[in-house]
Amino acid sequence: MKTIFSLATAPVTSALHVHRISGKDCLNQIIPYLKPHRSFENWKPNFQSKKSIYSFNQEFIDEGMITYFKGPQSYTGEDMIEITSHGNPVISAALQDFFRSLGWEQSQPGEFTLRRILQGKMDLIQAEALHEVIMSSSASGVSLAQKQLQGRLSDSILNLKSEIIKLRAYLEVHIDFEEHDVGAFDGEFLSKELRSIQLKVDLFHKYFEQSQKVIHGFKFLLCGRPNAGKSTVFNALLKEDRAIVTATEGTTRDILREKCLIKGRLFHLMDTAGIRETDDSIENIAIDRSLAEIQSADLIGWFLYGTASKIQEDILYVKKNWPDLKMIFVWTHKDLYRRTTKQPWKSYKGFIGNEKHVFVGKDDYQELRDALCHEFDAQTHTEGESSFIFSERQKNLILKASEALEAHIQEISNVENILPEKTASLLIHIESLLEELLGKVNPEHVYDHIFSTFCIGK
Ligand SMILES: Nc1nc2c(ncn2[C@@H]2O[C@H](COP(=O)(O)OP(=O)(O)OP(=O)(O)O)[C@@H](O)[C@H]2O)c(=O)[nH]1
Ligand SMILES: [Mg+2]
Repeated sequence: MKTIFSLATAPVTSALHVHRISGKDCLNQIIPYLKPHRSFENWKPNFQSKKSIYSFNQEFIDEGMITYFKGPQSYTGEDMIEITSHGNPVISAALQDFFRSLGWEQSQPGEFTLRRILQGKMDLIQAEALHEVIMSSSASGVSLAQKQLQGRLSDSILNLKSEIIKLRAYLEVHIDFEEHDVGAFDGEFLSKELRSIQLKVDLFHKYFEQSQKVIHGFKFLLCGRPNAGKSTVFNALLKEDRAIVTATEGTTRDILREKCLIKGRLFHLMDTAGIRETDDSIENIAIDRSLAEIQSADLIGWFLYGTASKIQEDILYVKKNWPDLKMIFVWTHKDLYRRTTKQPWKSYKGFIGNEKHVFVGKDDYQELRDALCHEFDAQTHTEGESSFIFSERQKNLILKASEALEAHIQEISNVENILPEKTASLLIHIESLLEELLGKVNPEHVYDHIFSTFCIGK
């Protein structure tokens, strides 16, 4: 395999840049261009050495710290070097020209990690988790990905695989030694074992939705009448003047979407057009768009402000139309009520049922932030189970396994004499899906797809 190199840090002006190099004999190849000279035998792996680096034409490029990692005890499993240079893109470009002159190649995205997988030092699930660890924009997303990177999901998949192999061995005995005395074939035992495998497969899938909310953001939709204060709260949560706020009803038209972090959790906020009866055709399109988003939200904030009769009408309207959706009522203008001591929610006790109500006003949004975090935690809670799948690729494979198991269980429940060959071939199929999940039998295009999203030096 070719020696590859890459800048592992961002290619911008900064204190330092880190270059990674991986390939057989790479240290030996660079030694003639380092000063002061040290022979290959005297390089101690995993220790940094300060060296001046010279080009192919013996021109000084930079002084940096060089670390040698001897394969297989390195990230890729091959011999590796890490060079920390001054963080000037001009210097890094000169270093990269020098690397090319040694016959080394610029790596492709994720190529270091792909080599790690090919050396058997990591599986594909862990590689996907690693990508999430780097890319995740929230503390909760990083924490979820770190658990999978440590191999929790991979371990559970391997345990399931051994269970399948055991069952297959039981079947093989009956297939191979049918005419010998190997005891009766127990169909009931087989069905029970298959159900147990299916339950485990389904458990991986059960928490997929939760992982999506953690990784891609929990969708909070801001809805309600015009002028209820949706855009004001949207801006307050984002801590920026993103949406136009005016005292004119029907200010917001297009849905505004932004992500924001609240106490380490990632939220996907959607500010919508106020809902009311209107003859304005453009506003009606905007209202249709607001209503169309309601089903896809993880939580709807219904904003309340106005006269007593309107608030009463709103609460009834919402409860009637979306009785099953996750909803909180957000009462705005708390600052005004505080001054007048006329707190409208006191007169609505009869309407405040099991659903959550929060109260916000100028510069006072803590109650809403706390309620959002509470709901986020409730909806992403996984009963201590952390071996769940988190990528579409993983989900599709698990679904395939579950469907195949279900179909087979149904099939054998309707026959008198179960053919062990059939169940054995189903188990081989499930095993191969699990192997694909771990990246053991992946065709090249799967790798290409996954690693194309990776950082160049990872
Ligand atoms: N005092 C006070 N004024 C508020 C509060 N919330 C909103 N307002 C004012 O109410 C008016 C309407 O606020 P917006 O945030 O634009 O309301 P909206 O719900 O987005 O309205 P549409 O976009 O028309 O649907 C603006 O003048 C805001 O400054 C609040 O909590 N306290
Ligand atoms: Mg608005």
